[in-house]
Amino acid sequence: MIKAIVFDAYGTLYDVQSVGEVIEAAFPERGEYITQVWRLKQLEYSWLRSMMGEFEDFWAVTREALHYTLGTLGLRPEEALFERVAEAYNRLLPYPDAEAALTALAGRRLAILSNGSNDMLSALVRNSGLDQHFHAVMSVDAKRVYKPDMRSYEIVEEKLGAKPDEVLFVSSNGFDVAGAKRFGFHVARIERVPAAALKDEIAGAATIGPLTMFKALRLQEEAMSQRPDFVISSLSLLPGLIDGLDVEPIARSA
Ligand code: LAC
Repeated sequence: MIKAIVFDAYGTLYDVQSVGEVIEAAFPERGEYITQVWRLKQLEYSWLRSMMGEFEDFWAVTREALHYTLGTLGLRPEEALFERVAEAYNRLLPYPDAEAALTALAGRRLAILSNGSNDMLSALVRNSGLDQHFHAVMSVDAKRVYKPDMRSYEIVEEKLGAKPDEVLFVSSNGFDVAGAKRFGFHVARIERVPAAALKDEIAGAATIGPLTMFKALRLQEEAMSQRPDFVISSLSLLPGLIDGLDVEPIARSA
C-alpha cells in the first residue's frame, strides 16, 4: 500500500529553465549558457559538499554555482544584479502540467522532498501557489546532506511515517531516480525529454548547444542498475498511473 506520494521539486514540479528570461535580461546573449552551467554546477556542488562532509544549504550552493558560472564569462556583476538573478531560483515557474496533476491527486498524502533549503522551498511553493496541495514540504536541511545520499531519503519516513516501500517517489532527475530506487522507494520517472527526441535533436544540430548538453546529462535515465518502476512523459499521466495502484486515502477535512 502506498501511503505517500513524494515529489522532487527542481526539474520535476518546477522548471529550472524558467530562470532563463531573467538571466537573458541581465546578461544578453548568454541566457542559455548561464542557465545550463548554473544548474549543472549547482548539482555538482551539492554532491561535492555531501562527499566532503561540508554542508552549506542549497541557497549557498546555488549562489556559489552562480558565481562560478559568471566567472567562466569573466563577469563580476554588482551585488544587486547578482541577487536579482540568484532570486530567480525562488520564483521558478511550475511546469504547466503540475497544478492539474496535484489537484487530481487530492485526497492522497502528497509531499515534496528536495535539496532546496527550507527557506527556498517555502518561497517556491508560496510564489507558485502550489503550497495548498502538500501535506509536507521537506528539505534535506534536516539531515545536512544532499540527495542522492541515502540519509536524505530517510527524512520521508521520519516526517511522514511511511516506510520506503510505502512511498511512490516522483522525479525527472536521473540521479534522484537512481538514488530513490536504491533507497527502496517505488519510483515514477517523469521523462521530460524522451531519448528518441534527444537523439533527433542531436542528429539535426549543426553544433550541440548548452541546452542539448543539459538534456543529455541531466534529463535522461541513468545507465545504472537502479531503474524506475514507472516511466511517464508528463505529470498529467500521474493520476492515471496512481489510479492503478493501491494508495491509502487521507481523511478529508470537512
Ligand atoms: C531537488 C533537486 C534534485 O529538488 O532538483 O531536490
